[in-house]
Amino acid sequence: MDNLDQLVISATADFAAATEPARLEDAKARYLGKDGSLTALLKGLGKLPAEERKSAGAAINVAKERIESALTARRDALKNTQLEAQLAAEALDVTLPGRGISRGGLHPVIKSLDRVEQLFRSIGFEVADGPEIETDWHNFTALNTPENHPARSMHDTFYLQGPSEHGGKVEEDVLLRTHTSPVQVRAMLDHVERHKHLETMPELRVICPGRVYRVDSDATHSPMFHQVEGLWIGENVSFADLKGVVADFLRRFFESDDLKVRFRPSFFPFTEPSAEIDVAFMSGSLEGRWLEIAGCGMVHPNVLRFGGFDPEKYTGFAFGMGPDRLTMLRYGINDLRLFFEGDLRFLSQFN
Ligand code: 2NM
Repeated sequence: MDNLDQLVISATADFAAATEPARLEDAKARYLGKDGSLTALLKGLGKLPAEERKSAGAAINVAKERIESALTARRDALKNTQLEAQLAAEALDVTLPGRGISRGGLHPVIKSLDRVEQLFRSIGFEVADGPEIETDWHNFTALNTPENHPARSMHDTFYLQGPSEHGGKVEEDVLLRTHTSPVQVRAMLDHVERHKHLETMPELRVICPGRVYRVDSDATHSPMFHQVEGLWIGENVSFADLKGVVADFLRRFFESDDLKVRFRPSFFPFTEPSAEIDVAFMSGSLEGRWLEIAGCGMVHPNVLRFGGFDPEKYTGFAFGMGPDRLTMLRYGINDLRLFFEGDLRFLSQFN
C-alpha cells in the first residue's frame, strides 16, 4: 500500500472517530487544511522532476477526492444522528386525546346575587339596576345625607370630578356610587312618573343588586364590593312587614328554619327608625354567635319626598345587605380578598 492509500485510510478512520461536527472539522483540518498532510503533498509537487509531476499530481488528487467524499459522508451521517436524537427528544404523541375546553362558571358572589333576586322575585319584587357613576344628588342629597356627613368626604368616596365653577353655577359632582340606594331613588322617580295620573299608585317593590365603591381597603374591606338593597313602598307598609320579609328571606337564603333574627336599633340618614339586622345560626361552626348581616328601616319622609311620593299618604321600608358577606357565611369563606383575586383554584370550587 502506498503513502496515499495510507493517508486516505487514516483520514477515513479519523472522520469515523469524530462523534460531533466540531471534532470532524478539526480532523478535516489535519488533512485538507492549510497545514494538512494532503495539502503538504500538493505543495511538494513543485519539487518533483517535471516528468513525474503529472502522474503524482493525478494520484494526489484522486486521494484528495476520496478524503473529501469520506468527509461529506461523515458530515451527513452526523447530521442524521443529530436529527434523529432531536426527533426522539421532541416526539409528539399525536394520538393523545385533547385537553378539552374548560367551561367558565359564575362567580360565587354572582351566584348569591342570582339567588337573592330569585327569592325576592318570588314575593313580587322587581330587579332594577342603574349607573355606577352617579350624581352627588342621587347618591347623597336625595338620600337625606347632610352636607357635612363624613361619607361625603374625599376620604370615603371616589369623586370623578371636583366641583368647578361655570358662569357662577357650581357644576354637579359625579362619583362612584357608594351604595345602590341611588338606583332606588331612580326607581321611585320612575314609578311616580309612570303612575302620576292615578289617584293611588300601585305599590313599588324593587331590589337593586350591584357593585358599589368606597375608599377602603384591607383584609375585610375591598374598594369595590357588592350590595343588594330592597325597597317596598305602599299605603300601609309597616315595620312589621319589614321584619317578616327580611326574616323569611334569610331563612330561605340560608336554607335553615332554626335561624334567629334580631333587629337592633341603629341610625341611617335615609331611614327613621333604623335598625341593624343580626342573625344567629343554631348549628354549624358559627352556632349561637350573632352576626351583623344587614341594615334597614322605614324610609325617611324626606327621601320619600325626594322620590316624588307624598309621605302623608305613603310609607315604605328599605334594607341593604352585603352579598359578599352573605356568600362568605353561606360557603364558610374566611377571607374577602379571595373573591377579587381571580384565582381559578378558588373560583372553580363553586361550579
Ligand atoms: C341600608 C340600610 C337602611 C336603604 C334606603 C333606601 C332608600 F333608597 F329607599 F332610601 N335604600 N336602601 C337602606 C336603608 C340601606 O343599607 C345598609
